[in-house]
Amino acid sequence: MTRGQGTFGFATAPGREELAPGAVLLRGFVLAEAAALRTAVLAVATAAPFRHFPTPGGKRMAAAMTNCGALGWVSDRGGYRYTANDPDTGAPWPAMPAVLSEVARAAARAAGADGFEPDACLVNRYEPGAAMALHQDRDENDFAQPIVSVSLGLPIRFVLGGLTRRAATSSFRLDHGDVLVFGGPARLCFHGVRKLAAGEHAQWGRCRINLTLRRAR
Ligand code: MD6
Ligand code: FE
Repeated sequence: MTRGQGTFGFATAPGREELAPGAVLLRGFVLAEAAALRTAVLAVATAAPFRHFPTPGGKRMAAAMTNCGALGWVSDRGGYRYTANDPDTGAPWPAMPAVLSEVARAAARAAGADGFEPDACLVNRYEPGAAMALHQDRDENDFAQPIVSVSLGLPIRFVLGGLTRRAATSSFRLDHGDVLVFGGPARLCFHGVRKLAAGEHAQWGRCRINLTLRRAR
């Protein structure tokens, strides 16, 4: 899909910032789809409610999570993996709403990664005080596929490091409507988000939503 075509408009011309080779930030890329994305996220969370997964180390994730698509990312005492079913209910994860796959394809293309077809979408919900520690996303099969990350609601500080945990980091603000395409040489870079500051967003209230669209297999 090219901009200005397809079911969802992508009417705004976003800023494109290359944060690091392979990490492309498309500012405001989904502002025109924000209402449709909210409807989609609420439908997913009705079918598969947000929950705090246990970490392999026995703590609990600060962000509440759910998934949609053929596969969903889960964590428990046994580790991290993708499953076809919600471990809480045994039901398949809800199907990926069309607006999510459309946005993922369009953002990947805008960032120079044609042909991205996500089969998994992890939905993170942060409340004030919640953060995500530096990590790599390496539970997917093919690291040549990017991850498309959509931010909605309250702003947060995204921290981008290098290929080792000790590498220097830089940080960027992610705002409502921003999309980060994380691929190429950045695909295995460490990254995380700082604690969410208190605030109130007109559409989302006192929270931030992050959607990471992936090709898991
Ligand atoms: C977040 N994002 O923005 C956490 N992972 O809340 C991620 O962990 C992430 O933004 C892989 C690719 C892009 C991301
Ligand atoms: Fe990540």
